[in-house]
Amino acid sequence: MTVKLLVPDIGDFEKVEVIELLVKEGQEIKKNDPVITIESDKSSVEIPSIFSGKIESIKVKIGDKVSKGDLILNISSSNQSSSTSKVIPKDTENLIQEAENALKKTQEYKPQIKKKEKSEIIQVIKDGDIDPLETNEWLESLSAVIEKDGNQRAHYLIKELINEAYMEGVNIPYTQNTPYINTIPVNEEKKSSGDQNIERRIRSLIRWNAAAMVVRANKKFPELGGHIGTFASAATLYDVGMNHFWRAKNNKFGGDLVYFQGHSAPGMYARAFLEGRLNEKQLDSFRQEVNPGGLSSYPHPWLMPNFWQFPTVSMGLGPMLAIYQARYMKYLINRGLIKDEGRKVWAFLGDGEMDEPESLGAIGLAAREKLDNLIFVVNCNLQRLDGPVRGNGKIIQELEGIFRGAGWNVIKVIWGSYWDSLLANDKTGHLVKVMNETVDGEYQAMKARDGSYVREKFFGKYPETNELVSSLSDKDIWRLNRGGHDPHKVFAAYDKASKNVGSPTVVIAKTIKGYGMGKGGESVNTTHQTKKLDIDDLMYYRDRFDVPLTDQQVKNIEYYKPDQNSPEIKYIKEKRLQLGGFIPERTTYAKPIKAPPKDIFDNMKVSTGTKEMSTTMALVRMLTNLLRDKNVAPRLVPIIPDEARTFGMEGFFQKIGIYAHEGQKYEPEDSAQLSSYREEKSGQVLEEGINEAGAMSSWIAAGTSYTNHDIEMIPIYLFYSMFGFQRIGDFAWAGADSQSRGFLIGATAGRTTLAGEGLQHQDGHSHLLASTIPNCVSYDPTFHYELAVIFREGLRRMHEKKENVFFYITTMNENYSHPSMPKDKSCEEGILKGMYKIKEFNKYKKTKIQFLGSGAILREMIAGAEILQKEYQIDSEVWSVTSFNELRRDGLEVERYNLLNPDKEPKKSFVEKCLGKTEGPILAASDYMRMNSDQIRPYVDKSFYSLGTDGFGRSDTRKNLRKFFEVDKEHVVTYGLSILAKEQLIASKYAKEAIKKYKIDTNKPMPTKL
Ligand SMILES: Cc1ncc(C[n+]2csc(CCOP(=O)(O)OP(=O)(O)O)c2C)c(N)n1
Ligand SMILES: [Mg+2]
Repeated sequence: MTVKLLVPDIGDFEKVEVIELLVKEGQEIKKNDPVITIESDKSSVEIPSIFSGKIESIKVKIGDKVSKGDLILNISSSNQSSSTSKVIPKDTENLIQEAENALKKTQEYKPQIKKKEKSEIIQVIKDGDIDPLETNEWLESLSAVIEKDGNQRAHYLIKELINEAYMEGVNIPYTQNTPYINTIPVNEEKKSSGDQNIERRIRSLIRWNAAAMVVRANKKFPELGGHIGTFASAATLYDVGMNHFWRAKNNKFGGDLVYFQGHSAPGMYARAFLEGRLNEKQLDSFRQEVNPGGLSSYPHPWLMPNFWQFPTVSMGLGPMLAIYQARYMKYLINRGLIKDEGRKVWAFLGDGEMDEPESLGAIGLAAREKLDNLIFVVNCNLQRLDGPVRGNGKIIQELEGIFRGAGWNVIKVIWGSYWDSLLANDKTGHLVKVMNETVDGEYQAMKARDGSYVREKFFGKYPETNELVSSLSDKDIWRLNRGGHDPHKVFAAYDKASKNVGSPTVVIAKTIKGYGMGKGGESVNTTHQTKKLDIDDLMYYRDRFDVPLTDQQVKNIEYYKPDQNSPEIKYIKEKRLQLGGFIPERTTYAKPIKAPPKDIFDNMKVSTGTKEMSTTMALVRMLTNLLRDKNVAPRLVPIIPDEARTFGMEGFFQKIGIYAHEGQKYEPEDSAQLSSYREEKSGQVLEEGINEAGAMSSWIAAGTSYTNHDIEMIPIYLFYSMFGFQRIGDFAWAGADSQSRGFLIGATAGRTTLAGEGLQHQDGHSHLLASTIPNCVSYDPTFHYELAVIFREGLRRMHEKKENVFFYITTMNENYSHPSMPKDKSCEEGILKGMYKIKEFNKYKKTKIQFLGSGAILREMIAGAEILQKEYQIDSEVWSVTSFNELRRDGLEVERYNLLNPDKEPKKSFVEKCLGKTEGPILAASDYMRMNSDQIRPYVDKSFYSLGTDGFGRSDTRKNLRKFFEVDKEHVVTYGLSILAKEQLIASKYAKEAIKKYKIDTNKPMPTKL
């Protein structure tokens, strides 16, 4: 049966050009195979077949303009069921007409929309009521109270009931906050199977060695710094995880991912020392990283690539990165790229750190996406650097409310086991009352004093609480521990957190900053910066944790490591063996992705003729091509912060789907259209909403997939270039530290290219920001073939050769036609190294000038050069500079080599190789600040001038903006003439004439002043 494939609903577009035929006559195709690509002035989209079968005839050709309902091809359909077509009766003209009309209606493209699943009926009848009579009694009592004593009283009673229920273990949130006690009641605590005595001894040694390495480093070089107090407060939180919960990556399991709090790094080194992974010499080179083997101050994968996995020390990045990591893990699982092994992401955070907007900024997403593979542990030592986090309030309660409100599972670990009996005896509720009433400033002060102070200031508040502790000595009172220092309580919390289903968990643990440091820095406002301990402090610390060192050894600040065969070392190793290996450890077993053949981009190396398009559109075309490459396609992770339509990427919605963990529960408004908004559980696009920090976090998760999930992925994050490095610079830095591989695409780039958007949108410096990141390779291409060469090289370097760099490429939204790639063999090399000659005007052989143009401004340069030749008989050479940044890097390296090798033949920088033998002065320009092109000034021994877009952007037409910033062709001509005059190569009158001719206001202030 013959069926007709028609152009589906393509939204508001009409007469859209066919740019590719993806099938041939006679070819067998399957339903959903793309058959043609059409392209509007904004985007290109593939049209899939809605039938399977053999193509009988193709009714369109490249260049045709098509609209909805036009016939694309005839198919001899093999799929009876999917075919809704009717055979056209051949008998009469009338019947044919009728049948055609019917076909038009029935064969119009209808995307496959999953039927909305029937929502479950919510049972409104009180199903759980096992005793309605009793319920009635309660309700009647309540009514009676309201009637007799009023609303206030009723409210009070309900509150008391809820509190009582909570105390009894009914842990179901009724309010934002629960009382200031542990979430897990004593009778529900899961007991650890570990040997508590040996674990305490191990923990004490780790504490000691962590402190010792900081003190030793600072004794040698007081400038080195370091932290003791942070890890001292968190040691138990880490140890319980290390001994019982965190499973390492090995050949059987993908491994849990742990984000360690940056300032607790010494504790991780100290454990690795006991585990035999680090030696004394390495501990002694803590914070001395210049020579190989040193230990980095904080977790930095760049500096310790086999150890650290996640950079966290810039506060706030860790929490957000961890959330997106957990989400990305689910993405990989839902796309079928990794197995679901129940792996977890743990993130350790400081309570002070929670004030960073990023720390809380993505917790809604974590709950929304039901990330039950995510566990936050907030170490609430109540202090940050300068003082209390919430002196007048309670950080634990505040965080509880925020996380509960966002839908997290909250587990508070406030009080240690010594409090259990006191709380059990608190018959009048006064103890919990004092706990609730005491503010963090008081809690902190108490731990900086002693037991008698606590008796007076805390228990002394009410006779009932005083009475509770009447039989305890001051020493006993001092021993009443905080939950975060009690391995039993921490174990129970972690156990519950790991088993939680359907939501992320936050463990909020109360600790003491500088725990065990005594007067050397326990719970005092200066704890954070304590890095030196005097002998008395060290003796105290040793005694406090029973470290088996002699006084002399303490004086020498010796490390302590028990014998290999000691129970402690055996225990620590055995525990890690049971959990699959060591943590942290950074490894990768990912297979490289073969870069696609060069010819996949061949269509970008020929001229577009009269067809005009932007480089953004060329990029999207290229990605569409890549989605046809079997190796590359499944590994692409397109990431967009609500700008797909801006960049003409809406075609991706149908083609590869938007990732949504719940699939699509609704029929989208535009379901009849080709580019309908399609969400899918296995969707490939990460559509992040207006959230550049989140999008960047996703990019980092995908860009480090090769190590964290052993699968090489290719993240491509497209954003408004102004909202790139400028907005999320610190994430980009952390991404670089993490050795992320992938593409950042600064779209709508340039100060004068994005005409109407104005000051906040127009980017004149993202390349300079990109240049600050050592492993960021950046390009500002003008033409589609440059883009193709650069992109393929990115794939080859990063994903095939596994080079730890990432690519930043700017693309523009200005439409123009693109020439063919020059035949010159060195062109490709030039594009990648940063410059190549694109045009030569050599007619008059009198006066010459060199023009260097980049990105959007290259075309102004070429136009200017044409005018100079035509109207002034001035020759020129025009160079397309694809990357001033790369040229500068090469220049720096060559210059350094030459200076360090004065007796050797000097090497030539690439700039010098290109420009060394050319004639005339140089004028360079880009759509960025002059500093961009000025970068290569030191590497040319000729007169060098720059034009650029220094100053605030503003909205206007492109033409006006280029005139304003003096980078249009008229200014290129005028400045060109003036430069030649200054160089005494022509008379100055030509420049003066040009100023007049082009109406250039010489009194206009610099754009930076406007
Ligand atoms: C973005 C950022 N700002 C400032 C700092 C400097 N800084 C390091 S630690 C710290 C205090 C940390 O307090 P908290 O989060 O409570 O951690 P704690 O050491 O108490 O566990 C500050 C301000 C930083 N590392 N990152
Ligand atoms: Mg703190």
